[in-house]
Amino acid sequence: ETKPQWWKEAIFYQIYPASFKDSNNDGWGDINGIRSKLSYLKSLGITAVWISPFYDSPQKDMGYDIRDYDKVWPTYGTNDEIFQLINEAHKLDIKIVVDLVINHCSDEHKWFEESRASLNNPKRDWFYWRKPKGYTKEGKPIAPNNWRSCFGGSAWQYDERTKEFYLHLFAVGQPDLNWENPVCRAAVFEDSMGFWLRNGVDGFRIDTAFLYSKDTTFPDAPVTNPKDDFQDPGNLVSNGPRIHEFHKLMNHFMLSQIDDKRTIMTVGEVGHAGNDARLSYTSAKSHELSEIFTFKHTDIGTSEKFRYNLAPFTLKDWKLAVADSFRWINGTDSWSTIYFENHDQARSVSRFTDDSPESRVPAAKMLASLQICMTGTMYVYQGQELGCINLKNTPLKDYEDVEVRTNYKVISEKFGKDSQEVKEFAKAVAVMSRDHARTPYPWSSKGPNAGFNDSAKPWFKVNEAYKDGINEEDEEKDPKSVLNFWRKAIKTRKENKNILVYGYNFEFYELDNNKIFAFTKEYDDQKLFAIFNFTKEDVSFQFPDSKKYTLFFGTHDNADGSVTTLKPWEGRLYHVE
Ligand code: ISL
Repeated sequence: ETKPQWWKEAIFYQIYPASFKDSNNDGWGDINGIRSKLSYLKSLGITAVWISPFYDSPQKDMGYDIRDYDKVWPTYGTNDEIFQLINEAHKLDIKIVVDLVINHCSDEHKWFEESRASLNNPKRDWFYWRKPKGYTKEGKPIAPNNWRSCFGGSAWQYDERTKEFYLHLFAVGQPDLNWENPVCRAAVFEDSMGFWLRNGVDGFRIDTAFLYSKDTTFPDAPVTNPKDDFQDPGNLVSNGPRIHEFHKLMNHFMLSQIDDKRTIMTVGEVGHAGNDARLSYTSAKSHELSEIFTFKHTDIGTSEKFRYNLAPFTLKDWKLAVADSFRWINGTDSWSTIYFENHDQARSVSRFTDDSPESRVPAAKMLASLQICMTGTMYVYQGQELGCINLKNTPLKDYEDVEVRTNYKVISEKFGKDSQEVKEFAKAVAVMSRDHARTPYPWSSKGPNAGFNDSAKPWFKVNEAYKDGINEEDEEKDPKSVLNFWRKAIKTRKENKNILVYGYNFEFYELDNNKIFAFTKEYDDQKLFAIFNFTKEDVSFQFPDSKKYTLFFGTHDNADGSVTTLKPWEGRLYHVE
């Protein structure tokens, strides 16, 4: 490999377009809003941006349901504006990576409209249509199998017109594309990848990259959640028999669209996969994906089968889960990522630490210090750099997300609106819902909408926390803010990139200790010792050995590296000689 692998040491920033910046005061963020903030991202030290879907869409799943791959959703702007954005970012040396959502499209995409029109339409086989398994006594068609949609309810939707069901692993409005059909694949590749590569993007974040190869005999899934009428299809759809073949085809297609001078990257959302599959997806020799997102550390404390089942977890559990996302690449030619937030996750300060007024600032700085010393490509999600927190005291009816709404409907219809099940669900939503990350970005302390726009009612409610100083304008002015700390942290990662970005031989120090997260790692003759206090009390520690420990970065200004007591939420990085 002779080309520079810029993506390995990139500092990525994820933008959720609906909620980033509304430039024309219509309540929705837009492309011109993003353009107006590129210099802000540059000032943070960002070198690459991943933009969540901005394509034409009926927005049943916030743009992850695409109606036209080659057109910007008019509410977000025009194709010309996104092309200009790509140009302007490139002038600032910022790469642009866009979302590739091709497990499914919208039910309003012309392909699906044709497919559903008749049994013998040429595009019939572009989606998974199956006959009912039978009929109930009342004559209601029974779904082909017991698979559960990721958002709740059956993964099959009956279509009156042709009296068959179609598969949707996500919302009803997101029919799964049939990857087994080569004509369908070619059309998908051309519209979703070809078009955007020819227009200058630097790569793709590949949505649900593990789901394209299903067991097309569609057997029932084993019962893993007896309370539910439908079951997680798990291995019957994940990392399936043809998945690596499909990724090789995609990679080959992408390279055919660009000249030799360009280096593009792909980051695949892979969720849960064994190490063999992970290595196969990401080995440089496989020609599949540059790197992947895995889920152990963000799914912590929830059931893999249903994320709104909360269970307590210890710091040790989380440490092991975090390490799980990159330790497997050690000594191989594979690569991975390190992220604590994205548009599907709650806010990291709220979820992994303590977002109370006393703890929030030091805890957010500590998480930043931890993230910058993890091996892998680093991703920051919009608002993470401000230490944004979850919504508080929000009634279930105020949540927008299709995942919350669909599950709520299923659970309340089955158990009753006042049931224990609904109460448990509401509690889990307050901790876990995807909505927490999706509130409009707080650019200022100004009402009514925290500077997201001037006055129009935003598509989703603003988090009131902007009034408590959690906003870009106030944090910009405060040298001790989370935002200004992130600037230093990113600079430190760049200045020490060998050990911080590329370090290997990661070893936990005191893994069983549920108060501290500490580890060592190496790069050539360099060695790092990193230690983080995950409590709101002082915690004492001992250095692992009698070598020389030199503090080079930490959460607390003027900390004395030889003092072996950590303040609440204190984090420190040492060089070991
Ligand atoms: O968010 C999840 C759990 O609530 C995940 O299971 C999620 O559905 C899964 O990671 C796939 O996510 C991606 O594809 C979805 C979309 O809703 C998500 O926003 C996207 O990140 C369907 O396109």
